[in-house]
Amino acid sequence: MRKVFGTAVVGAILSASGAYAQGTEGEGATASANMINPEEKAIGTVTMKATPSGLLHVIIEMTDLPPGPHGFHIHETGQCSVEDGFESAGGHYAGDKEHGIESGNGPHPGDFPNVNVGQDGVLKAEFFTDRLSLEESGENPLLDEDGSAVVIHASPDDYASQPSGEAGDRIACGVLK
Ligand SMILES: [Cu+2]
Ligand SMILES: [Zn+2]
Repeated sequence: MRKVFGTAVVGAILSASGAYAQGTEGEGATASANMINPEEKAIGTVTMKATPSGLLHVIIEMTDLPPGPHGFHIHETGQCSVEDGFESAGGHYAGDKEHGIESGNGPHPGDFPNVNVGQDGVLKAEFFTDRLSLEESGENPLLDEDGSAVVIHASPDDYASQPSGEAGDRIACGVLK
C-alpha cells in the first residue's frame, strides 16, 4: 500500500534491484496482449518487457484503428468479452490512486498518455513506466490472480474526469499473458 510519494520511490528502487537480480539469471519477464476489436478481429499486440533498469517497456503495434487520439489504459481484470463491449475488463488498474495526471492523488498506475492513430489506421507507440510490474512480488503486479487487460477507447482521455477520463467506448481489448 502506497500512502505518500516517498513510499512509492522506495518501492520502485526495491523492485528495480529485484528485476536486476532476475535479469542475471536469464532474460527479463515479458508479457503480451493480443488485441481484438468489437468484431473480435485480431488487430495487433501490446508487449511489456521488464528491463534491467526496473522500468517496464510497453510496445504497441496495432492496425485497423480509427484515426485520431484515443485513451490507452491498463484495466484491472484480464477479461475481454465482445458481448459486453469489453466492460468485463473492469476499471483502470487503480492502486489507491485517483484517475489522471490532473488529479492531485493521480494518476492510476494503469493510466497512460493518449495514443494517436494515423490516417492509415496504424498505431505504433512505446512507453516506459515504473508504476506497474510483471513480477508477482513487484509493485502493482499485472499478472495477479485476476490478470490485467490493455484497453483502447473511442475518445481521448481528458486526464481529469473520474473515474476514467471520459474516454468513451472500449474499441480494443487484450488480455495480458
Ligand atoms: Cu480504459
Ligand atoms: Zn485511470
